[in-house]
Amino acid sequence: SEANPLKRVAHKVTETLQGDGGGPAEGIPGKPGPESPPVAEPTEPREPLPAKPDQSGPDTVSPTGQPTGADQARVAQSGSYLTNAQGTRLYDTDHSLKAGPRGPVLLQDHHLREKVMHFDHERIPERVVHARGAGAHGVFQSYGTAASVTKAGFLAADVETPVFVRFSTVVGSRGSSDTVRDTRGFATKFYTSEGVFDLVGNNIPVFFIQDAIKFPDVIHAAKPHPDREIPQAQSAHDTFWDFVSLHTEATHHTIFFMGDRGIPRSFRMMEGFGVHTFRLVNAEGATTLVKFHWKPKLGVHSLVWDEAQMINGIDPDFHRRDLADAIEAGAYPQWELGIQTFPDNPEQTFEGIDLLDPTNIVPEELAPVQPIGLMTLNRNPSNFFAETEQVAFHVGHLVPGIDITDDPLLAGRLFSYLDTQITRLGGPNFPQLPINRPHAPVNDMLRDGMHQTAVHRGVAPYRPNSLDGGCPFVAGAAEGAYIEAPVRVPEATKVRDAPESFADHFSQPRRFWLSMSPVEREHIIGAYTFELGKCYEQAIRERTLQVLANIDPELCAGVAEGLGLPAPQPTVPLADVAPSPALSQVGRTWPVEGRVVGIVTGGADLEGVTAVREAVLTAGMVPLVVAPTGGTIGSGGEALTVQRSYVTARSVEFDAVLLAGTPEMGGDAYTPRDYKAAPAPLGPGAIDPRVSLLVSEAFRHGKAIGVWAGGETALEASGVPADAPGVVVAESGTAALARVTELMGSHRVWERFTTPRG
Ligand code: HDD
Repeated sequence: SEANPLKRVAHKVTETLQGDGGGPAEGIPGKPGPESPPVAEPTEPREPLPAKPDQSGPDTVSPTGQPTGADQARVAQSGSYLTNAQGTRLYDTDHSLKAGPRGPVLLQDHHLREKVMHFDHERIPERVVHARGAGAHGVFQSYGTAASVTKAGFLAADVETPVFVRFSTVVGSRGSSDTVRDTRGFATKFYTSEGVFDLVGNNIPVFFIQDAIKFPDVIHAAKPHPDREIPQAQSAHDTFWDFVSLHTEATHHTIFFMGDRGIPRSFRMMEGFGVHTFRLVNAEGATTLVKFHWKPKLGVHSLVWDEAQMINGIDPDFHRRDLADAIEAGAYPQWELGIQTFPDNPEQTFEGIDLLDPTNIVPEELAPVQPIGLMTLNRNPSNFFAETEQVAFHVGHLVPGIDITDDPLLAGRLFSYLDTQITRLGGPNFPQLPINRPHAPVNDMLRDGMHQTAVHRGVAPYRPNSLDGGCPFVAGAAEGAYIEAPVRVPEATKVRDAPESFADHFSQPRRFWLSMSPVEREHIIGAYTFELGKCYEQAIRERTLQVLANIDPELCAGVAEGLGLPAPQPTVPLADVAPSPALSQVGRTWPVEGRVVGIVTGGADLEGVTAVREAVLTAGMVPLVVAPTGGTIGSGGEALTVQRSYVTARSVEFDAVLLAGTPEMGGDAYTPRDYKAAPAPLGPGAIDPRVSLLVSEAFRHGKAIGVWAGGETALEASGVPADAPGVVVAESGTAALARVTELMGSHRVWERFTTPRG
């Protein structure tokens, strides 16, 4: 029997069931014997961690009004022992079943087949657009200020509604980088007591196209070239600029994301827009047209292009990490939801602006954004796939009091979002996934289908019926039914056409351009020059310059100069439009909460560094101590933990940089260390090249820099003038920080950017 491995296996299984599952398995084929060195793994079976609230969905209710039970406790892991998918305990999951340790693997190994089969199907198709995203849970607290214009229960006074938000880039694949130049998605699911309401918006208030039928065109143009599948997550290529230069209704959206909003500093620092005009309905049935806005409490801030490109390599998860870290640290990001309101007139216009054209904004100066509630994101998902990947948004998820308009872009979206989930989530039952489940009781007559997990009761999923007592009943307005606003549809002839008012493609982009500060205009010129410079086709560059000439001659001349091409004359009269100052991100001050301050020290003035670190924390910011190596600096009770060494620190992680004192203060300060990547001898007064790189990059990216106790020498060695704007030389670390914090309120030291044209 000693020679019979099966017998030994049976013996081992018995042992495992008796509770001795962890010790070395004597004599089991492929298992280490008793002489194996001990491994640092738990040796006792343990219960898995308790489920987090978002790992089981809200209760659903059967057609007869009873909780179904079967679909409630859907927590993936339970029990202490590993099992197969059928709940049978396993004794080994590391070795295939073989005919002898060196023999062939047997087809009868059903555990191997099940494990690999499931793995083979782990990935689901990524979203065709907005594939890369990050999500968070939170709450929405209504102010009640919208109660006069909408009967939506979650917008009544002082109602708290759970939400889930997913931020995304549009063009890149799921594994692409966060800080590419792109529009960002900002989709919010409100789990209201009257059903789910999804506000599926972007961080840019307008869209590329006026009619959904062109969505495949704009996306095919923006996605990588179909032959080589390059470039990934970029608009800087021929097909994109080919399309937008021919299709001038895209001009407004394009100039928006050539502007700083195309490279946000953080998801927490982006505005969100519903883009379309929606129709609100109040308790009396009166209707009001509205545009939805999310206003971040931290203000709207962006990266600079050079920095954004560096981050793509250094930390491709920059935005995802920033959001999760902030929530984990308790610095919950907040946005106010606001509405611009317009009378629901038959023309569907406001001050001459067509409200059904999603390439238009209504300037906030003409229609102020009125705050109606506050959203706080306060919980990270506990499983990315279950929540962020499986969440399914849909512009047609509406609640009583919120209705749609005849915007032709919105109409196509109402079809597309439902349709795409069937491919992406594998069938029509995706609303049963925990993250998608409404928090209102569900009592539908939808049945069966792929991945059906509800166990429906009753015999009559049809109406009318007598067998289930005529249930379920339909509600009237008084019982909270969703009733479409009875809007009159004008008598018309069927056409494939657009109204004349959709034909003006340049006056709104011109308003955007005129609303920018000189430095923002310089960024826009730089962005167009970069993107067109990456195109191969001269004709595309020239055609785009013509589009730019029709927005503004200064913009066109700036880009033409960078491309080395002549600037064409406008072919349309330049519109006489007033700027909208609300569109500019420069010129105001904002809270610095959650900003990251790098404190660089070679070991000098530890007392000063400790004091600065404390002061950064007190200001609600994040201090990261940078030192030559990891570990700690100083000793005993004074020792400080190092968060970044010279090897791992890079300036792009910081919103501001502080440099502690020089060698005279003690420590080895920034003297060059063994830096193999730069073997050239460093001259007298040189500092470690990684420190000088950090300082010069921070300077180039317009970040505040503070030094104290002789740190000027480090500035000098980095080529940064001590008297440059936004460079603070102070007596102590805390004094330097105080001035640096003030500078950070404006986000960047804008004076440092040259604006040769203004
Ligand atoms: Fe869209 C996803 C936003 C036009 C078709 N869209 C998607 C997401 C956002 C937006 C934020 C990601 C949702 C998530 O995180 O899961 N889309 C917009 C905005 C638009 C817009 C603000 C214009 C105002 N979209 C638009 C059109 C169509 C689509 C015109 C099709 C005709 N969008 C989709 C889609 C996606 C999507 C293919 C991909 C994944 C998904 O829906 O669930 O159906």
